[in-house]
Amino acid sequence: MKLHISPSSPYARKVRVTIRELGIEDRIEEAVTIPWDEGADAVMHNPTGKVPALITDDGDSLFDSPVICEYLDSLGGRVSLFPSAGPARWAALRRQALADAMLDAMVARRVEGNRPGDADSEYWINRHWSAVWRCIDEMERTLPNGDKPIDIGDIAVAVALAQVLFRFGDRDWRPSRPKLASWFEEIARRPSLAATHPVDHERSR
Ligand SMILES: N[C@@H](CCC(=O)N[C@@H](CS)C(=O)NCC(=O)O)C(=O)O
Repeated sequence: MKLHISPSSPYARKVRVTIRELGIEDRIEEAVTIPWDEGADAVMHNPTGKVPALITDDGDSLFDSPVICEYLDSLGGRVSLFPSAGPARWAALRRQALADAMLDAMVARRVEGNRPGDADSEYWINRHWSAVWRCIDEMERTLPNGDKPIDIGDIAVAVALAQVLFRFGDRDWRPSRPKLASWFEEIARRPSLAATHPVDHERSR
């Protein structure tokens, strides 16, 4: 299988962490594909033109990151990251959705910040930031208690929190949220996260 990624994409990072947690690295080749490059969508066979995109062994393409992660999980790695039923499943999927929505707000905030400033931009920037902070509060509120196996919600939340520090270093959420910060510090030490730090690319947005 081939996974199209960009080195700065948090959505792609979520899939890359998933692959490492499942222990199926040897089944997937990671190809750096910058979505802004001419023809990138054709290479990825992805009508959305976004990374990540997975080309399966059958030659089909899969997107977006939640679908790719669940597909990879279904292949039977050394663990399962998607609880099969009941409250644990919905808690994990809800936390994944929360983290992905927070990333969407951060991407929109960056796009808005790169535009020549006007009063409207200021409005949107504040609106996107408010969503990001509300998501971080919710991440703290819904932190799992005790020892449970890592799941897709944990991975998504860790990746989204890391992306704030990567893209907006002056917006360090950690000092005001010690409980979340200590959870993050621990999960960030996992080899899957340590091996996939985001790297800026000259054409990344
Ligand atoms: N919902 C998608 C979001 C993917 C996404 O927005 N990827 C960005 C990179 S971080 C991208 O490829 N952007 C290119 C574009 O918007 O044309 C997912 O979860 O995979």
